[in-house]
Amino acid sequence: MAERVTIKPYTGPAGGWGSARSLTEILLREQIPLSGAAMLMHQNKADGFMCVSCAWAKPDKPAVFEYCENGAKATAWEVTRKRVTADFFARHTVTELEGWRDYDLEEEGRLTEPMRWDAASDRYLPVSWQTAFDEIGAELKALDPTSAVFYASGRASLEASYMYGLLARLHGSNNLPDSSNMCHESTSVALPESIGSPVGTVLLKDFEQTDCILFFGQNPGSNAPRMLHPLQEASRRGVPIITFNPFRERGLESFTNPQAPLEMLTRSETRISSQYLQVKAGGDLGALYGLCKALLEADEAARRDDGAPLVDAAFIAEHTRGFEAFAASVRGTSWDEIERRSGLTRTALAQAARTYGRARSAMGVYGMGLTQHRMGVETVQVLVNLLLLRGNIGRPGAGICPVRGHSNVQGQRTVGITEKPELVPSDKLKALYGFEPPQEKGLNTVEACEGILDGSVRAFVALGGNFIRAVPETVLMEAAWRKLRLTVQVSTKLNRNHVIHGEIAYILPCLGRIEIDAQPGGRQAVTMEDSTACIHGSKGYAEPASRHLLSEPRIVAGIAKATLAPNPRIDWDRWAGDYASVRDAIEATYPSEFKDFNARMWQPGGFRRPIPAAGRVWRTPSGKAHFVTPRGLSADPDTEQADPEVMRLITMRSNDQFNTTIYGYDDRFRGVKGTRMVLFMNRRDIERLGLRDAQTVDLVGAADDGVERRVAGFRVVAYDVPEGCIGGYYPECNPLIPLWHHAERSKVPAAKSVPVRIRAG
Ligand SMILES: Nc1nc2c(c(=O)[nH]1)N[C@H]1C(S)=C(S)[C@@H](COP(=O)(O)OP(=O)(O)OC[C@H]3O[C@@H](n4cnc5c(=O)[nH]c(N)nc54)[C@H](O)[C@@H]3O)O[C@H]1N2
Ligand SMILES: Nc1nc2c(c(=O)[nH]1)N[C@H]1C(S)=C(S)[C@@H](COP(=O)(O)OP(=O)(O)OC[C@H]3O[C@@H](n4cnc5c(=O)[nH]c(N)nc54)[C@H](O)[C@@H]3O)O[C@H]1N2
Ligand SMILES: [Mo]
Repeated sequence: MAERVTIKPYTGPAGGWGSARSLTEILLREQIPLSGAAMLMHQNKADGFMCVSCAWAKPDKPAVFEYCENGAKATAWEVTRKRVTADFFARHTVTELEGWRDYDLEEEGRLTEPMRWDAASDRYLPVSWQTAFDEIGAELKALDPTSAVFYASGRASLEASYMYGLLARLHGSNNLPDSSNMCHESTSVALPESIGSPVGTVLLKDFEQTDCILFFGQNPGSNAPRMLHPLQEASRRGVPIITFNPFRERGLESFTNPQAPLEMLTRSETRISSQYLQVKAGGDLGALYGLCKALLEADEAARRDDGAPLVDAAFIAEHTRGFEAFAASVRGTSWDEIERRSGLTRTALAQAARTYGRARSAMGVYGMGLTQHRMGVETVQVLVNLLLLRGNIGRPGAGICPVRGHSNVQGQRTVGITEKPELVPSDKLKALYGFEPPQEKGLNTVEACEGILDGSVRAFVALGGNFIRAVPETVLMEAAWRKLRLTVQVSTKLNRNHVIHGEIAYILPCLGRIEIDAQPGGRQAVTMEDSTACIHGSKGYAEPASRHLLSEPRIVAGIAKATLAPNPRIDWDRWAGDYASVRDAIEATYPSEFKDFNARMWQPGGFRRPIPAAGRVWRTPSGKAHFVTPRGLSADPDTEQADPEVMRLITMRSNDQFNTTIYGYDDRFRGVKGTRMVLFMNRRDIERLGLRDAQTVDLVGAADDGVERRVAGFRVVAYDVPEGCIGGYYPECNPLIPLWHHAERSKVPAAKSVPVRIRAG
C-alpha cells in the first residue's frame, strides 16, 4: 500500500472535527458494526470496561462518552472483525512475514489459536493448549531458573499480574522486567528517595483546585487525551499552565472538546498553555535549576524588602531535609550555564518562576520527556524540590503527577511485578505459600537485554508487549534473540516479536480486556490501577475473537502447573476460574493497600490505595521529604554538545500509534500525512548542515563504541524545534539507541536525547 505523503503545518486544535473524522475512518477499516461502536458507551464507566489505551484517571462522574479518539481507536483495534487463523500461517513462512511492516502484521487482526513454530517448514502450526503448556514447562524446568525472564507489558490486570509474579518467584527468580523499566522507572527510583512513595500524589480533583500547572515532557493530545478535559477546565478558570517541551504540541496549545456539540459547531478552542518554553532535549534539569534559582533570588529580594516570602520556610523546617545543600548547589550554578544547558533565557525562566511563586497551590505533571534521559531520575527529583520549596506536596491542588503509560503499568508494580526483591512482601508470601521467595535482585529490561546478548538468558516469556521492537539496540538484539532456547508470547495481535523468535517459539493468544471472560465461576471481571493510584473494576462486553482464546490468568495458571512442583496452598485452577479468589489473595498479601478489595472494586472513580506522601507522611529513612541534590548540570554528557554535527534525537509517538502498534501513517497534530519516516528539524540546522527541506537523509549513531547504527530514508521536515534537537518516531528510530545509553540510576533507555549524525542519503 503506497500512501500519498503530504506535510503541512496543522493549525487546528487538538480534539475537534479532525478527531471525529480520524475515529470514523478507523471504525470502518476494522469493520466494526454499530454494536461495536455502541461498545464505546461502556468505556471507563464504573460498571464498564477500563480503556486498554492509557492509564489516565477515570472520573467518578464520567461523561456520557468517557473516551477519547485514541481510546476509541484502541477499542476498535481490540474488537476488530479481522482474524489471524491457522490458515494465515499456512500461507506465509515466518521468514516472509519478517519482511512485513509492523503495521501490516497487526492489521491482520486478532490471533485465534495457540501456535508453535515449526523449523522444518518455517511456519507456525496449530498446537493444543495442553501440549503448549507441557513443552513450555519442560523447557523451563530444564533451565537454570535465573536464565528465564518473565516480561510484562503493563496491560494485564492486577489478577493476572499477581499470579505471574508469583509464578516467576516460585520458579526461582525475580527476573520480572516490565514496560515501566522503559518508561516511569525513573519515577519509581526518584520519588521514594524524595517523598517516600513510588507513585504520584495528585488526584483528578486536584486539577479543580490547583492555581498553577507546570507541565513537562508529556503530550496529552496524543497520549492521554482525556487529560485535556481537566486541563481545559483549569485553563478556563484562568489557571496558568506553563509547558516545557521542545516541540510545540497542539494538545498543549489549544483544544476543542469533540464531545461538546456547541464547541464543535462554533469551532471554539480553549488555549491550554499560558507560557510555552521550548526547552532543549534533556535541558529540563537546567530549566528546573533556573526556576529554583529565580525563586530563591526573588525570595531573598522579598525578604529584604519586607515583602511576602516565596519560599515556605515553615514547611521546609517541619517536613524536609537537605534544603541548604540543594540551595547551595542552585546558587553555585550560573545563569550562563542554566541558559546554555536548557536553551531557555533567564528572562523566560524568571517569568515562569514568578507565576509559580504567586500561585497558592501548584502541581508538577510530567511524562517521557523527563524520564527517558540519562539524568531522568535527578530531573524528577529536582522537579520535586521545586514543589517542596513552596510546600506544594500534600495539600489540595498541589502535588507531583507522573503520567503513566500502559493502562495497568502502575498496578503491575503494586502487586509484585518487579525485579527488586525489597519491593516484595517476602514474609507474607512465605507465610501464605510456604516457600522462600528469591532474595537476589532480578533482571530489569536493560539487564535482560544484556543477558540475551551475552547468552546468559535462555528463555523469555512475555505477558503481552512487543519487547524486541520496544527496546534499544534493535540490530544486535534481533540477532541475539534468535539464539534464545525458548520464546513464549502471550498476545492478542501478531507483531515483530512473533516473527523474530527463539529455537522453540510459541504464540499464546489471549482474551482482551473488552471481551467477555466466562469461567466456571461465572463471568469474570478484572481490576487495574490508574495513574493516580485509584483501582477500578473492569468487565468485558464483546464476544471473544475466537472460541480457542484463554484468559491471561488461565494461561499463567497453565504455565505454572506445567512448570512448578505442586503446592498444596495454591490452587491455580481455582484462581483462574474465579478471580475474586485472586483478589482475596492480593488482599492477604497487601492488606493495607487492598482492604476489602472485592467489595470496593466497583466504587465510581475507583478506590485509592494509601499514598502516605499525599497526606504528608514521608516514608523515607529520616521520616522527612528530601531535597535531593544532583551532581550538578555538568554530569549530563548529552547536554554538552561539543560537536556541532552531533544532534540530539528525540524519539516519540505520533497521534496514530499505541507504542509499537501503528494505527496509521498520519500524525495529524504535526501536519504529517502518509509517512512515519520523517525527521523534524530546525530550519537553521537544515541550512547549517547543507540540507534541504524534504530531502532524504540517513541517521547514524554518534556513539564511539565500535557498533555501527544506521537507519536510512528519513524525509527532512522543517519544524519549530530548538537548534541541535531533532525528532523522529519510535520504534523506527530504536536501532540508533545504544543499550548503554540509559538513565544512570533507573536504567530507563534514554530515548529522548540520542546522539546521532545526519548523512545525506
Ligand atoms: N495514543 C497513545 N497513547 C499512549 C501511548 C501511545 O503510544 N499512543 N503510549 C502510552 C505509554 S506506554 C506511555 S509511556 C505514554 C507516553 O506519553 P508521553 O510521555 O507523552 O510520551 P512521548 O510521545 O514519547 O513524548 C513525550 C513528550 O515529551 C517531549 N519531549 C521530548 N524530549 C523532551 C525533553 O528533553 N524535555 C521535555 N520537557 N520534553 C521532551 C516530546 O516532544 C513529547 O511531547 O503514553 C501512553 N498513552
Ligand atoms: N525509542 C523509544 N523506545 C521506546 C519508547 C520511546 O518513547 N522511544 N517508549 C518505551 C515505553 S514508555 C514503553 S511502555 C515500551 C512499550 O513496550 P511494550 O509494552 O512491550 O509494547 P507494546 O507496543 O505496548 O505492545 C504491543 C503488543 O501487545 C500485545 N497486546 C495488546 N493487548 C494485549 C493484552 O490485552 N494482553 C496481552 N497479553 N497482549 C496484548 C499485542 O500483541 C501488541 O502487538 O516501549 C518503550 N520503547
Ligand atoms: Mo510507557
